[in-house]
Amino acid sequence: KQTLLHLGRPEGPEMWAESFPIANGPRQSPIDIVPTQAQHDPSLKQLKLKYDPATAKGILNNGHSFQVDFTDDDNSSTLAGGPVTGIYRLRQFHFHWGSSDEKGSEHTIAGTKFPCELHLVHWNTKYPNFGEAASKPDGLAVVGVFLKIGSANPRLQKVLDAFDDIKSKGRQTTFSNFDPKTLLPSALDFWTYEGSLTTPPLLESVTWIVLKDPVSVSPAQMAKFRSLLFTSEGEAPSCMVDNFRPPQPLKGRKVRASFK
Ligand code: SG7
Ligand code: ZN
Repeated sequence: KQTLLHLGRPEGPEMWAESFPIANGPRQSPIDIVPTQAQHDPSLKQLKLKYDPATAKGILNNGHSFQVDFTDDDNSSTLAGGPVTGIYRLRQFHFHWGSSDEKGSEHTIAGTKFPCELHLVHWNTKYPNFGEAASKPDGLAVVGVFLKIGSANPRLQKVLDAFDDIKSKGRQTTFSNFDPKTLLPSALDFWTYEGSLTTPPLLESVTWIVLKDPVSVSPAQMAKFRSLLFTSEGEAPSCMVDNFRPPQPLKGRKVRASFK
């Protein structure tokens, strides 16, 4: 059964609560992160990201973003440390972006929007698989990375070059030998809070780890993201843009910072 998300269209995030009442729950994502309201927590550990390029498997246009999938049958590519206990396995990464450079990120920083946000999705190996983990309060850990307009980012090129093969919804191709660590900034300072998936089913199972430092993307590279389609072959084409959910109420949650 396929959920119609209608991201970037009038039937989008405002309508999700009708089918997914958790949309108004206590720990929804994304949020506006206000740095002056975040509490430095010296007990937060250093984030440990260990990725094996050989676990990259494929790239898919899923009709609301595109995702690069990883084999997750062993601990070859993992996240540990930071705010989490135990070992989380990398499942996939994907992006959210806007129709112009003025918007596109899901998280905002004191109201500032970025043109794009990368999400690296990991699941807790105390559960048997991704699907089981996705419904547990400590089941998922997603690392968010902001992209800001600047010089062209050569580390994005392999991803962008795959777009010709995944233009329409449902298209997929192999994507191998890729280290997602190359997409991250050199410093791993982060904010963290307890949140949710940002698309239906909006499950409240995500420990969010949002990196402070953005990475660069050129205007031409952003234009290439916007050439993907929400639609399948044979449908009237609709460009994949504005596939972000806006910030949700904090509802008393604390945001912690790994840095001063
Ligand atoms: C993306 O965001 C997709 C989804 C993802 C969703 O649009 O890549 O992935 C799949 C498999 O459809 O959903 C369960 C999941 O990872 C929400 O992820 S997010 O909260 O990190 N934005
Ligand atoms: Zn996402």
